[in-house]
Formats: sequence, structure tokens, C-alpha cells
Amino acid sequence: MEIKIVKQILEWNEDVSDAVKATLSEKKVCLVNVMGSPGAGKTSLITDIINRLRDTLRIGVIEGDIAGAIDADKIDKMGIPVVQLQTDGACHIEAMSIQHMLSFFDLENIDVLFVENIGNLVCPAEFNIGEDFRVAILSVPEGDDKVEKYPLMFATTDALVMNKYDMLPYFEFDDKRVEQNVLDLNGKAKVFRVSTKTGEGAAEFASWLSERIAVKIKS
Ligand SMILES: Nc1nc2c(ncn2[C@@H]2O[C@H](COP(=O)(O)OP(=O)(O)OP(=O)(O)O)[C@@H](O)[C@H]2O)c(=O)[nH]1
Ligand SMILES: [Mg+2]
Ligand SMILES: [Zn+2]
Repeated sequence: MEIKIVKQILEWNEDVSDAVKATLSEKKVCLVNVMGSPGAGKTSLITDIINRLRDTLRIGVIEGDIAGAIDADKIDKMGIPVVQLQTDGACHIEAMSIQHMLSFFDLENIDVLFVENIGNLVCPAEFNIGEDFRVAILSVPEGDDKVEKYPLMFATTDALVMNKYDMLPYFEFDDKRVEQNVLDLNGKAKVFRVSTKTGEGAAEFASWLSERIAVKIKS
């Protein structure tokens, strides 16, 4: 008799991630997975991007948090469609949650969905969620050794945003080391130096992002 084999969760996640990708491709929606430590500036970057791109792109947001709806509240106040995912303790988002949440959006009227992943430099990188590309944020106060210590996050990202660049004078943070570490792992990654507080570097990042999104939604 043929033995039934149940796949491990990571493999199963890959199948669901492919299904999310297929749905979003059909609707011409680009999915961006935004990752980084707690407090690195994920929400700040997403709200900055909304302000810069909302006149040219129809934007939606999925906010992932262990508890509460603080970040979703901020996005909602901007008049942007948003759904809060509460993982109830889980430290990453899986594709199945995204698949379920797509039904809460009017996908015909959205060009890009940002997913703010759970604040964590480790396992979010292990789970594809149907994204077209990934943005990893590392903020200056976290320290310049993080790429070496948490390589998967930075090896799999399409862009690294070094955020809180305005804090550079106050921390021992070698930004060239970080850039080199990322490029050693991942030669294709784009590196941006950004402060969502002063706006430094944010226009460059927004312009790269909008080009990537345009390629996806016109394909
Ligand atoms: N100085 C400075 N502070 C920043 C910058 N970006 C964000 N912050 C501050 O950093 C703190 C955390 O920012 P958030 O955007 O909430 O970070 P987050 O990654 O979304 O945090 P979680 O959702 O809790 O994981 C806030 O107090 C922000 O005002 C920046 O570029 N410079
Ligand atoms: Mg946040
Ligand atoms: Zn996890």
C-alpha cells in the first residue's frame, strides 16, 4: 500500500506561498515583505513610503504583530486599507495567514500590499509569504555586527535599509562594514541609508521601490 507522506510545515508553506503569488499575479498586485527587529522602523518606513507613493500607487497594508493593533491604527488613520494580523505569540508570519487575509482587500483596486512582518531578525526570513520582494531593515542603534550574526535575513533580502541614519554620530556603527557584509552574502541586494525622521535617503528608496513595483504590475 502506498504510504501517505505529510510534508513538513516549511514545505507546505512553500506551496501556499506559490498559491498566494499566483493569485496576486493574476490581480496584478505586488507584495512586499518588510522585515527587521522590533523597533527598527518598519512602520515608520511604510508610513513614509505611503506618503511618497500614495498619489501614484494604490496601497494596502497587512500589519503583523503578536498582539494589539497599534501599527494598523496608524495606517488606518492615513486612510489606507489595512488589516491587522495578530499571531498570538508566533514570531513570524506564514503564507497561510496571508492567503486568508487577501479576501479582506479589494485586490482589483490595489497595486501594492506591504506586509509588516513580526519584529524579529530570525525566523521571518525562513518563511516565504508569496512576496515579490523583501525589504530588510537594520537600524543604526542595533549595531553593525547584525548581518554576520543573522545572515539568513540579509542573504535573502532584495534591499537593505540602514535606518536611523541620523543616529550615526552617536553610535559605533560602521555602515561600510554592514554594506560589505550584505554584498558578500547577497551581491544583488540594494543598500540604502535612510532616516525616516529627517527624510534623508528616503526618496531614493521610494524611487527604487516604485520602479520594482511598476515592473511587477505592468508584467
Ligand atoms: N532617530 C530616528 N528614530 C526613528 C527612525 N525611524 C524610526 N524611528 C523611531 O524608532 C521607534 C520605532 O519605530 P517603528 O517604526 O515603530 O518600528 P517598528 O520596526 O515598526 O517596530 P515594531 O512594529 O514594534 O517591531 C519609533 O520611536 C520611531 O519614531 C529614524 O530614522 N531615526
Ligand atoms: Mg511596527
Ligand atoms: Zn518564528
